Amino acid sequence: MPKIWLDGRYYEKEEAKLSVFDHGLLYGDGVFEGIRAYDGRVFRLGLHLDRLYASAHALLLDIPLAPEAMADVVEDCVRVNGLADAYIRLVVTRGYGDLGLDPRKCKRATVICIADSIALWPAEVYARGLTMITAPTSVNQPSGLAPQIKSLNYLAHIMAKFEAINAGADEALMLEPTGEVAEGVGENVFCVKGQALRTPPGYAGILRGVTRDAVMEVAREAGYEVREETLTRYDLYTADEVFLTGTAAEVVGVARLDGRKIGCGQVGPVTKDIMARFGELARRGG
Ligand code: PXG
Repeated sequence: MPKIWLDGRYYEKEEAKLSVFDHGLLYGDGVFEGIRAYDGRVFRLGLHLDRLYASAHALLLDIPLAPEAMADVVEDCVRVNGLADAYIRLVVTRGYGDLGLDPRKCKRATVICIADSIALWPAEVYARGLTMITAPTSVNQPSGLAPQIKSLNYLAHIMAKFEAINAGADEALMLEPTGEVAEGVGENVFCVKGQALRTPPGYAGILRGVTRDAVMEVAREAGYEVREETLTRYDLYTADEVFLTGTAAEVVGVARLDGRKIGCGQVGPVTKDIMARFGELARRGG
């Protein structure tokens, strides 16, 4: 049974509870991170914490722990739960307040750390590649809530996931309101043409994934050309290969998008190579 860290102490899973007046619940007012550990080592913890504190800063949310103390909580939570390979969820909410969204009523942020496991799809899906559709719901616009903020407001992405499920697909591709390619519901997207990899730029309506950065690094090391470029669905339809990257998903190939086969409709050789190289990097400790 996982032990959950909540505001300074561990609780059994059933005992880890929050007030119904927590603004994380009432308003989705908070931030989170999904992090993995491989062989007991937390993958790129510093980068995840940088993003968590940047998200909180953008939302005027004071995290009542220094990043170093937060890093200790994450490492300790993996150890206490006896995990070697783990999926860690850090959540910081605005905290306990009253009804009414005035954040000043919340005196202290709530901090949660959960170390458990996650499997988005069974192994056979990784072997055959995902079937995707383009979701009618687009990503949030930067004029509203910046897409770089990993906030507790995931409704656009959850609607896109439903749109995929209702269409009988594994996953959804989300577009910018302008129609350019943005990301998956919890993954970044890459396309492959020859020996060149392309992914939408970090300033677009995407979350800049830790896995995305790691994949760009290993791909460049392996001699692939890697470019951050605006992409349209046409670019994906006509690519040799498409794959997604994310902490939970890791690297996963895409076999079909909107009824079109991508390349030969199987997980391609470049995707397989990147999957192996990313796996090796993760086991090396990042
Ligand atoms: N885009 C979005 C919108 C995300 O939420 C990524 C890209 C990939 O980023 P990283 O840093 O993980 O490479 C994410 C992260 C889930 C789940 O259950 C997904 C994420 C986080 C936690 C859980 O599918 N996505």
